Amino acid sequence: MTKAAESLEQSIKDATAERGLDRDCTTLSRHVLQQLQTFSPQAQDLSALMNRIALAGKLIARHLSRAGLMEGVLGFTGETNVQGESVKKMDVYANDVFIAVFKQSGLVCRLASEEMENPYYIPENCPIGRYTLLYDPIDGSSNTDINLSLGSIFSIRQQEGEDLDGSAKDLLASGRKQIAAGYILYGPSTMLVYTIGRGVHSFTLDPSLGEFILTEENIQIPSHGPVYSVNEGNFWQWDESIREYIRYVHRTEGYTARYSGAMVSDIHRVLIQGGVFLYPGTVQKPEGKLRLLYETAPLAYVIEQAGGRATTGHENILDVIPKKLHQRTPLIIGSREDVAKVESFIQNGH
Ligand code: AHM
Ligand code: MG
Repeated sequence: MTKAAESLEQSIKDATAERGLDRDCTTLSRHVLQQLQTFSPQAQDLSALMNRIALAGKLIARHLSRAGLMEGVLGFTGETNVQGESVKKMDVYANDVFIAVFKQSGLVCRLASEEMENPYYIPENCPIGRYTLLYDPIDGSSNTDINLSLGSIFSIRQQEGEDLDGSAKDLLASGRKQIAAGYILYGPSTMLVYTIGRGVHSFTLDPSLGEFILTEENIQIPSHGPVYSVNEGNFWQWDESIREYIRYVHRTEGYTARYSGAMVSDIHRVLIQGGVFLYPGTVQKPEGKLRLLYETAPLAYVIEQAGGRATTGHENILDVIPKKLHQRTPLIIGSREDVAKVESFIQNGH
């Protein structure tokens, strides 16, 4: 072999080894810094915030994986939350995990979640920690006791103003104020998907390392997909326009239904394979079931960053300004063409 050929072979080997190492070693916190291309204080904060969210995800995943083996993990607490829903022990555990990982972090001053009527303040982090974490600790609670997929949803906002009276009025702003959002999916493996407004990236938890490792960068949702994901048990409670859309899907070739009861997993499927997820309003609940600040807005941010869309049927989810912390919105989210199709039924009747 000539010297030139030897050197070429060596550089190919080096490049391959480097790529191999990269594949194994792009951790979440490193990825955030790479995305921002700076070590500024805000970039460091975001990286540390994501690291803490990842820690919460690891703790919840560990607890879930042993749930059937331990006493007192599954089942209901007997309490009802602010939404009027029965609280599961796992909801309480996961809610507390997020609080615990942000205590003494100096990062987050307030946390607001589905499980708490009012935001939880960490006074020692205020005003150093100028961020608020909005979260749904366990998405798809009804799957908890039967060992099926669950999720956690998170959104980070910068605190605006002093919030001296503790009313958190600055949170009543549109989803465009989110500086990071994403979800953790507890499935056969645990995945974390996030955006900081620079595309959508997924990570898989490697249990042997205890680290989330980069799986896919800059995920793009297909512009159309076969899946429609909706609880058809509500058919007779929907508006006629949604019923007409579902009839259209039934008589059109190429559609397939998927609905797991946990929208993080249903929307993850739609993100990867394309299609649409719907939770429309019903007669009893015209605003639907899902909450804006910690359910629909973070997922809308992720899907929009991946090239998809999210709407109430009349307004982009990211433009909705809530009047209260636990405000609900109808949700139609997914591939651009599929969301547009549902919208056209809602707005034009076909
Ligand atoms: P949760 O956060 O209390 O679990 O509620 C949200 C979940 C979604 O994940 C899921 O799509 C929906 O509620 C299921 O509701 P339904 O049983 O009405 O279809
Ligand atoms: Mg929820």
